[in-house]
Amino acid sequence: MPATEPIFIKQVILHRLVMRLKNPFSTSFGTFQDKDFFVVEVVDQHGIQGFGESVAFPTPWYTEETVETSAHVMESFLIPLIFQTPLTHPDQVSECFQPVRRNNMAKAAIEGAVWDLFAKKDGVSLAKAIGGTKQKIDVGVSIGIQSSITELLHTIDHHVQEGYKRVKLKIKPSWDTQMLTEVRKHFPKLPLMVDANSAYTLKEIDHLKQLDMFDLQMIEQPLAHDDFIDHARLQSQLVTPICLDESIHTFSNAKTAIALGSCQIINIKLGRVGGITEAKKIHDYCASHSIPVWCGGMLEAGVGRAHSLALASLPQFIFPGDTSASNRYWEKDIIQPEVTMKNGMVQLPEEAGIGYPIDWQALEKYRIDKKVWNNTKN
Ligand code: OSB
Ligand code: MG
Repeated sequence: MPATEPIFIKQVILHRLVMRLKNPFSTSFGTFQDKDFFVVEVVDQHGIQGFGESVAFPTPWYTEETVETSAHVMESFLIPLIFQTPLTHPDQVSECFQPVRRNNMAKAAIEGAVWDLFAKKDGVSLAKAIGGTKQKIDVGVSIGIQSSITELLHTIDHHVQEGYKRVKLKIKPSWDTQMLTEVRKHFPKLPLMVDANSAYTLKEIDHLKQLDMFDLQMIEQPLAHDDFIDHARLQSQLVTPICLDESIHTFSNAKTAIALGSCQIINIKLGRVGGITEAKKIHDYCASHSIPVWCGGMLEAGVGRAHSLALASLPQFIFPGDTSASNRYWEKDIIQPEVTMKNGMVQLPEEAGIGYPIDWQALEKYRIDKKVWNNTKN
């Protein structure tokens, strides 16, 4: 096949799955256990397949998107756009999605599938296709708010025994300094960070300053999801670096945050920023401004997890990610082999594309709906 021959996406299949997490996951916003999402399958004119995963939740607590809005946007707008665009490079996917504002999670699910398809066509791993430089990815574990401190200490201990080298704890105003005092008593040296999912305001600045006592790697998203100014004010009063998650949806958001000093670290999630092309732009900009980044998670199943791991192979992913092993979330993941962790690291696969084949038997077990779109024009 000549290298210049464009790819046409001939078919898109949306597999809708529901998977129950082994343990409920609680944040400052509430508790979550049933993951409802899409595996997006794209097929080109030669029958080569690519896979992506949507990360929107059933309710719009994290961003404005939901499972239903991402279905609507993919079906009514993004699939028609991808069908009419001949592709010579996966960067053209986000370009062809430009008529659609935002809806980044819907975009990322399809864009990721096309990146996987191109990497498979070219016979290279997705990590290599995007310019990744690492073979092993440092991963930590994100622990939700627990019902008691005893239970939390037990959970941390379990994950430390498993080999995770960094622990992220969810916090909120009634679950922070006292909890952290206990954790530090038992784990004085453990690399530790916290994530507030916007549970505080600048009025609580004196309280937030106490977090400096706990030797935290960073404090993730303490203030409002759409704020840059207050985070900059807070950062100027804190020793601990602020990391932004919910505030960063675009390259432009990253520029704003860095220019204003709203954070010293950025959490990049593919779904939140609309896919690999935008994530790479943010990564490169952060690298040129000496801002470390790391890869967050959205409690993904195997396909989304594989994409995140490939992304984290880029050199500026300096802190460990939240992309823990499959067995931290699921009884049985939808990929075979599953993602495994050893000594706090995940070894990247060398096979072409995302490198983790779909376990169709598992996928079909979790599938509640399947819709097929055929490209009849191109
Ligand atoms: O804020 O990083 C977050 C999970 C769902 C939504 C938002 C977040 C999280 C996590 C868990 O912290 C990350 C993971 O283990 O996938
Ligand atoms: Mg977060």
